[in-house]
Amino acid sequence: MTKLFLLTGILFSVLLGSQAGWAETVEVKIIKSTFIPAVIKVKQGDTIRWVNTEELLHTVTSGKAPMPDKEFNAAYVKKEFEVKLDKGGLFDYYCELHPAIMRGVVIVLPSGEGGN
Ligand SMILES: [Cu+2]
Repeated sequence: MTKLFLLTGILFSVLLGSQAGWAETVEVKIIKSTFIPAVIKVKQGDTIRWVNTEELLHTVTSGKAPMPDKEFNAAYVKKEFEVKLDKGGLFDYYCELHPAIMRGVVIVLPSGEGGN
């Protein structure tokens, strides 16, 4: 029941996200050393929150592994890390401890895109 509720909530915010003009928080979970979802699309001004669901330590480091570009970096994420990206573009990121397997992408759409 809780799971269904959560799923509905996520679905709702995804649908809403494609139309609404206000900023929101988009969550990426770290599960079994994987960023889920690996690719997210957000609007300019949105906040991205990475949540580490396991005991293993990870980093959320912007850049193409193994080259950090210093756009954002959270070392050894224990639980949560948030970042707000104010410019549009494509941001690669990875985990410095597991660069071969842990990679993700944030696509930031310029605000105003989508017809609002
Ligand atoms: Cu890692």
